[in-house]
Amino acid sequence: MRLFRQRGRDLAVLSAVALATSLLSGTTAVTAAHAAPTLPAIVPQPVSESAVTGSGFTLAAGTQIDVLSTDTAALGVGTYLAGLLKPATGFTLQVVSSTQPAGNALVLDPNGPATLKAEGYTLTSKSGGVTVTAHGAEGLFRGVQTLRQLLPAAVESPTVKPGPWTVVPVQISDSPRYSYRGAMLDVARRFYPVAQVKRFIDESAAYKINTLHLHLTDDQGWRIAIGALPNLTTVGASTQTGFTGGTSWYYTAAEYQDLVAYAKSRFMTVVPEIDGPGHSGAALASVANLNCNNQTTAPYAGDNWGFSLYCLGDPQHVANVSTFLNTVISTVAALTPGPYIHVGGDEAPATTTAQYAAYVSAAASATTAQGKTLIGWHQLSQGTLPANSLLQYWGTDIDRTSVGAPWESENIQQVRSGVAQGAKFIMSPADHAYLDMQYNSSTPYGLHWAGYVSAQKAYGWDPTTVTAKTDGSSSVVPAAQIAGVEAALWTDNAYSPSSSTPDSGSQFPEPSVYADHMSFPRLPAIAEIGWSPQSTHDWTNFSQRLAAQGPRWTAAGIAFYAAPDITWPSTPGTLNGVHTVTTGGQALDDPASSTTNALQMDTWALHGGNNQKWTFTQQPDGSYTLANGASGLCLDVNGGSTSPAATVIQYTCGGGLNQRWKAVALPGGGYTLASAKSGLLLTTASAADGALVTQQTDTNSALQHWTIT
Ligand code: TNX
Repeated sequence: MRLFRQRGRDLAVLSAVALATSLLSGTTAVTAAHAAPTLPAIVPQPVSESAVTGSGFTLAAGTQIDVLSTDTAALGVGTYLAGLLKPATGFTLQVVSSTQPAGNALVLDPNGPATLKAEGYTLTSKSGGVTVTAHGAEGLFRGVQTLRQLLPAAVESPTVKPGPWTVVPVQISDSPRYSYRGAMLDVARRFYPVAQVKRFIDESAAYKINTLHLHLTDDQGWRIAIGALPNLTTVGASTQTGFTGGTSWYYTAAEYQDLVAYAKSRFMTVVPEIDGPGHSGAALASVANLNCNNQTTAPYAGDNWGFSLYCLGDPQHVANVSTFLNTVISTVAALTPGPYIHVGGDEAPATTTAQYAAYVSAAASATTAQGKTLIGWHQLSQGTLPANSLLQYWGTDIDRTSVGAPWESENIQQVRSGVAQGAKFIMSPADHAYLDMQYNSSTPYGLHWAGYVSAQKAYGWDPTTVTAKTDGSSSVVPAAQIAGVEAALWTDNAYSPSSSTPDSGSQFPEPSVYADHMSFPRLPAIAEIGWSPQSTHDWTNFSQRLAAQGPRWTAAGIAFYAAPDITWPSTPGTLNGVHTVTTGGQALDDPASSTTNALQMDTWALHGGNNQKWTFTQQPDGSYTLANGASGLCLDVNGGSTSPAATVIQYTCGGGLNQRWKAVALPGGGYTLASAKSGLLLTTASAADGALVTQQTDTNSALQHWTIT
């Protein structure tokens, strides 16, 4: 049985408070809704945006990417943009360095005013071309992420799509609310191979995340090679939650450097975390003198926490820990160009104040000796922090309810101590920003100690009030001490069913599948909290912009969760093309490849013949016509009937409403196909060969659930 995290038991109260708060803000949001329908759906919401009349600029094979600089970083953004556009458009766009902006081009101008700072940009899109202006390469890169979202969703496809590739005409001026916008990946409990970390980097960069925090060590594994301490990887990397016997579940120095370089090419800083003095099981299993009895523990593959601790009980062991941290942190710091080292500090099992302080002092001096800035979880404030430290706050709305009360929570007290020491804060409130929380009780992976975190909950908070009283006053962390936000993807329960300890019955998705499911749509919500001004926050408006990302994720192959609090477009992505349409292996079929008009369609065991192939063509209303591969006739509700049980036939294609079908994705995969005329569902009579097809009311029957491949 897993223990609750601090005060997890009070959850029901918390949820009630949070619900009331979000309902309230929802009401305000409706009146404040401000999206003009013509504006494109961009996440995170830009600071200012205005529609530009005209048809918009259409990319062609000869379109140039014109970089108004000779700076390699700026030219690199041009090359990156060409690389982004190539797979779906099929165009190999030329990147040229020039002094004069050409017409009919994608212009990247890094010579904008210094007032744009590192990440700000302006973007002008009109029929004669698109210009992104920034003060340097990083701002260009952020602007390019916006430009992506001005193109059709299919631009995210890894294979060539038809286009046209028209950029929505718009004028944007944008810059971030916070300079620290992180995403954390726990590669310790579940190891992410290099390619899957790169995928996570790309997915995060698309939403202007600029920091990748790698949780590299925990009880279940040590994931970075330290040359002087080979056991950390031969022993410490041999387990993951639910797995034993690994030999390469870690990053070599070269692999880590490759990751850091890849992140840098996406203008992302890597923050390595070496967790301690708790969450240190993998180190204790590898290095004997970190244990009080000087004997290593066994490597651990379970899902528990809160049981491991460096020995800090006597001067000799404090010295051992300090030597260990100096070795590890100097090695990691040498491989990390970014300014930060994260030294954990969370959930240490009972230590005396002096012992905990000894850890902080050892970790801090190992970090500052390398010229790096210290980051720790907010508990780290129990020790003495060096100047300019950052603390990462992970408390919940339960902590908020205690602010200023005589029973103020430990988390809030620790935050106060951090504030008093001058630390800045990265806000990762677990009940909003922990991506490992289940969305609701029926989602397969993760935990719910901080409650269920729906898309709306992930969006429903503000860094400046997350440590305030529930009425929004008396924020414990003053606005000036907020560095930014971070979404945290833990992986201690990255399997299904996640409620139990892992065993032979557990289902482990690929790490990237787990990451996609947990991060989309919530990571973009946190990204918007970190980027967009508070004044733009509006759930109704955001949920519409977020819904518009669904087709992009589908095109990109991101296995997102179609969260029920978002009204997704009726089909996530376009189904244009030739498909078979099956239910339980029985395919929608033109009997004997007949070319007879008005013949009723049936279902038959899938054999893949032309009479079981259907060409889907999306219509302006989002619905599809389906033309049969043998007859060329279209799937049609006989006589345009709106009654249940009307027959579904093939008929000369005419594009009428009774030949249009709305594909609605089902939460568990597959689709229903509803007649655009009647709203009734395409239904087959049975699983038998030759079963006849009709339209029927939705009974949630398997005979109405179609797989479209
Ligand atoms: C708490 S809060 C942790 C992690 C777990 C996570 C699971 C904090 C800094 N630590 O060790 O993975 O909860 O949700």
